[in-house]
Amino acid sequence: MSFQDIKRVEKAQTYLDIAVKRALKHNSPKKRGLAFEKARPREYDRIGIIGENLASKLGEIVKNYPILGEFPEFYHELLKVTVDYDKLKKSLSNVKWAANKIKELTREHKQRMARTNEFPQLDTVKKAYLGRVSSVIAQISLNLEYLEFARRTMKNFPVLKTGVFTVCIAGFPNVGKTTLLSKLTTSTPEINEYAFTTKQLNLGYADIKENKVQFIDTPGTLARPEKMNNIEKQAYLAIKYQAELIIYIFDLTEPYPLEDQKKLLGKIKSFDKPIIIYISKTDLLGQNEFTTFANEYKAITSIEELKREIGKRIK
Ligand SMILES: Nc1nc2c(ncn2[C@@H]2O[C@H](COP(=O)(O)OP(=O)(O)O)[C@@H](O)[C@H]2O)c(=O)[nH]1
Ligand SMILES: [Mg+2]
Repeated sequence: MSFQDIKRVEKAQTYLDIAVKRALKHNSPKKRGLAFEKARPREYDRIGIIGENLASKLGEIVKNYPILGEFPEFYHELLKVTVDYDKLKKSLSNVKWAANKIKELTREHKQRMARTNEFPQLDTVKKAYLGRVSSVIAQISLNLEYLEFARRTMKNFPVLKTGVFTVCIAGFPNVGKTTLLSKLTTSTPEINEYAFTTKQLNLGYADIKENKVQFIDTPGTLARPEKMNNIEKQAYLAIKYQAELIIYIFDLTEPYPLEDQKKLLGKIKSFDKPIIIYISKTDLLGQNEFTTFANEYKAITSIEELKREIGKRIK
């Protein structure tokens, strides 16, 4: 996705410093006692360089940013829950405004400078120009910071494949979601002792019955949205917008009470998508400890059986 490679947005002052430095290089070193007739075109050019440099850098930031309205639904919703969408839009439009304002100021001050005929006037116009430009740049300082924050946030978005049959793996923390992902796919996801320590959703791919299948490890207990952390929000949206099948894991060794695990299954059902129920850690249980439950829930207890079942459900 294009939002993975948005260029870094620098601090406002950095853009100004770069532009001024570039301008100072033009026709330097400064010759002492330069005649006014030579000084004026040089300063005129310098204003032009500062203006062009700033306007093009700021313009690029806006052009470089992905078009927010064109995001696929999953990403659009993800963006809305991870950044202040209105603030992001406002930041982009303010930066665009600044680029235009700087162009305008540059034109205006170049004209004023062309009309000067002595050093004090030249200095006045030069100072006035720098003052106005600095003030415009200062006004978008927070906007640039916000664009950089949003860029970093988007960089952590999972890169999901579209048009690939997608299975989400859900269940309470520590039930074995990530472990199952690694058993089903060729990926080696991060397996964490602690719940929710990863920044991104774990993804994996497998070929099942000659079809490519995308698996997403979707942690979270579907608490109220305001209580969800970033990764849980991503997981929720992945289930809502991307899942075509959900594997719900029960862990009968009960890192979390079975009653709570059953309640979460209830919430998962409300997405109204096909669900396969899988019992993890059967190697830690005696056959009689999971058979009754497996029958009651029509649950699957082995990886091979799970793969076959997924194969049957692929559209
Ligand atoms: N014995 C056994 N341990 C498992 C199994 N699946 C997961 N675990 C362990 O349970 C813990 C939590 O697993 P993890 O995959 O990180 O759970 P997640 O939080 O749901 O992603 C880890 O220590 C795993 O090694 C299993 O089938 N058998
Ligand atoms: Mg995990």
